[in-house]
Amino acid sequence: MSRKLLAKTLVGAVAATLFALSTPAQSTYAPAPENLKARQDFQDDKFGMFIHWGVYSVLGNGEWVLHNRKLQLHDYERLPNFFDPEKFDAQAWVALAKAAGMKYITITSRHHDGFAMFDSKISDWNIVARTPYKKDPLKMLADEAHRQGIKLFFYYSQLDWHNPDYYPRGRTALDDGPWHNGRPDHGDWNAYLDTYMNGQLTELLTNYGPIGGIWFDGMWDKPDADWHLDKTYALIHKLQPAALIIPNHHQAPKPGEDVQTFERDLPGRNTAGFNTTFVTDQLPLESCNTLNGSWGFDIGDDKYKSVEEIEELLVRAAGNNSNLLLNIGPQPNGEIQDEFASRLRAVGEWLGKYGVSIYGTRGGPIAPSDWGVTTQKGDTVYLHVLNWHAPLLALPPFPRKILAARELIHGTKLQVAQSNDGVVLPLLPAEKGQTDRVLVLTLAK
Ligand code: JFZ
Repeated sequence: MSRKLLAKTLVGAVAATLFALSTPAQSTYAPAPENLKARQDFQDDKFGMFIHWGVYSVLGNGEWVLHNRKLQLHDYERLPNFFDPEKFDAQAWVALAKAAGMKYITITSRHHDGFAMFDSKISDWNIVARTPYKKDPLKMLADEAHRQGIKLFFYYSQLDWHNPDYYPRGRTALDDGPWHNGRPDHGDWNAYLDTYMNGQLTELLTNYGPIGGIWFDGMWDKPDADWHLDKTYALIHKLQPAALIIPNHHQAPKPGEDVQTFERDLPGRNTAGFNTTFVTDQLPLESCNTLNGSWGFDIGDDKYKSVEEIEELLVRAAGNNSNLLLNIGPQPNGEIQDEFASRLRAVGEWLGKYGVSIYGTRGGPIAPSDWGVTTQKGDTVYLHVLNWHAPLLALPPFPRKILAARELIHGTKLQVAQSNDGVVLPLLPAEKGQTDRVLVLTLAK
């Protein structure tokens, strides 16, 4: 190579690097009309089912078992041989989500172990090639979801503990270890992203009909790496413009992303220790949480949230203008344990009565507080009283005149006292087991 050419090549390479660094995401993204519509529908839906299910479920020790037990890959690779979910019933899973009042399902297409729970031609590290089951449960679930009118989203882990091209490795292999699971100390990062990951995403967005979106996870493993987000996000939006990109990177949203999600916290809170307190007012919000303490099936975890706790989570999410994505970890045989199913059905029954104050609403005019939250739909405001122990409810000043007030369940008319100082309403004591007392306000135009 001549000196001049070398110099030119170097300049080109530097420029390309700078360009890559300065465009960390889909910088010229203008959401398609169908994407904007999907965002509105997503916000209307409010409640989704999160499902963590993979070969790790066999060990009943959560989805991080490979990492937590510092297993070697050649040992972990025996797991698919035992994964044969003969009781898996896509119809029953979708029906349960619907019975719970959930409007969408987000399921792990692959988790950090990189094992594809779908029929992938990109690698044989997948359920069809490696397990005695030999079938594609995501295909069955997608078909069933379309049949029963519920949206299906795919969780996809960008972090990969199995593929050697996930290199250099991130903090889960270095800082929390060090953990060498038998991979070589070299790999082709660009190939991992552009060929492997984008190849699998193309499969997911091509072979399963209309998909609600992709829920990304794992970027936090290498926060400073170049993840080629521009390319990946553009690919997704090209293949299915209405599919929403939901990244769990715990940072402020980047261009090309369609929803901001929060893990085990309401928007703006950081009790979990890894969430950002920045909340966008430009995108739909979602908060995910577990029904017991775990994401993937954990046989020893009996810290089930009560029906009342789940209802309160959902109401507080709605009052924070957010969805709730509530997780269950099905068993390796494909069954959803009764501790999950019974609670979900109870929440669904409750939503049959209270859903009108949640679905299709947005966060209301009064900031969420300890006493409760507000939601709003048009000229109707719903006061969700969660924690108030006096016969009169006193609220801060309201932006608009209140024309009428009633109690949601019995329809009882209520006297409102509204002044510049605030609003006072009578409140019946909570009935036994009643999580939420909802008062319906009609506002003047
Ligand atoms: C991530 C996954 O690791 C987890 O298995 C599950 O899928 C959840 C929904 O998302 O959870 C995280 C993400 C980041 C950290 C911890 C858990 N972190 O930065 O420490």
